[in-house]
Amino acid sequence: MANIKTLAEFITERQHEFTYATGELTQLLTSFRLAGKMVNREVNKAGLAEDILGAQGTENVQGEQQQKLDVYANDLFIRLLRSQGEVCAVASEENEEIVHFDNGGKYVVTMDPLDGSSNIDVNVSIGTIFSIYRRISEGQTATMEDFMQPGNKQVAAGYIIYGSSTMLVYTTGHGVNGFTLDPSIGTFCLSHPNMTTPEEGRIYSVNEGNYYDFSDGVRNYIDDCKKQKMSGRYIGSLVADFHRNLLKGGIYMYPATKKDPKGKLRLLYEANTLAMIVEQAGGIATDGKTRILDLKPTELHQRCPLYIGSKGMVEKAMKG
Ligand code: P6P
Repeated sequence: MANIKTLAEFITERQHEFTYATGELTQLLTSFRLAGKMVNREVNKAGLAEDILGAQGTENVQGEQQQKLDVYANDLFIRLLRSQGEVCAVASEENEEIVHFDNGGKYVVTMDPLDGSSNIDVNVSIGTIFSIYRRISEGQTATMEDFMQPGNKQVAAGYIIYGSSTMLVYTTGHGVNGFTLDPSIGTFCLSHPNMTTPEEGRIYSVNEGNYYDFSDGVRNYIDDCKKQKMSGRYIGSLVADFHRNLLKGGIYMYPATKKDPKGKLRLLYEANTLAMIVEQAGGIATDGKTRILDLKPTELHQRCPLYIGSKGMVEKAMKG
């Protein structure tokens, strides 16, 4: 039996790669490791637990119906991050304003605690997306400027996918590694060391219901995928589509539409996070014109068009 390496062992072993003092990365990632297991437990019984299944009856800042599991996951991540002491504030898809801890911590976190949550009730994979930035402000309280850093300033980026198995995938800028949760021992174990994405692929992921809303360039690219008899795969859950394409090669697109002229996805806690991961795996991510990681944010919840995945496919899609 190959020797098992746990996420905790891996982080400790690679701590020296983390730009800042030792021990901090372990602390930072521990929250996501622990919360990931706890959210996984609730996701796996969502169909059974009346108190978790279904809508909460409230709306989040996006005006989207909050699923009870959204709220549970958001509260849990915030609680664990607050207790760690390293994080000074969090920007979450579920909170209109910055959630301040006022503890002088050196980092801030952006996150989508449970992306794709409308899929919970139909048993489709969902995910947590998170990024970690070093603060640029001083003192006890973080500022908006800490969150307005371009994605190329991320010190770590990761996601947890709650699917047929639960995986945590992350990077600190030294490659991408994937860990699968072994439920029998409640531990994330290294299952996908040094993940890389193929330069080309034969999977395109886009909501073709918006086809007549897309630009001519996007429509031409989709038509070309069909002419090449590529596979259209669109789960409607970003983390699941992204993860499959990362492993097999492919492109995920959420272009601008008439309804969403800036696209639908969020720069701070969806596009930036996955852009760092895909670049570390050899892929690319743009908004159709500019590298995602070079975009200068101006608002917490700002949207951006997203073209992400295999380098050759994204470059071709940009030519339109
Ligand atoms: P549409 C889920 O709401 C999400 O943010 C992503 O997970 C997913 O890829 C996308 O939106 C689906 O959006 O408009 O195609 O239903």
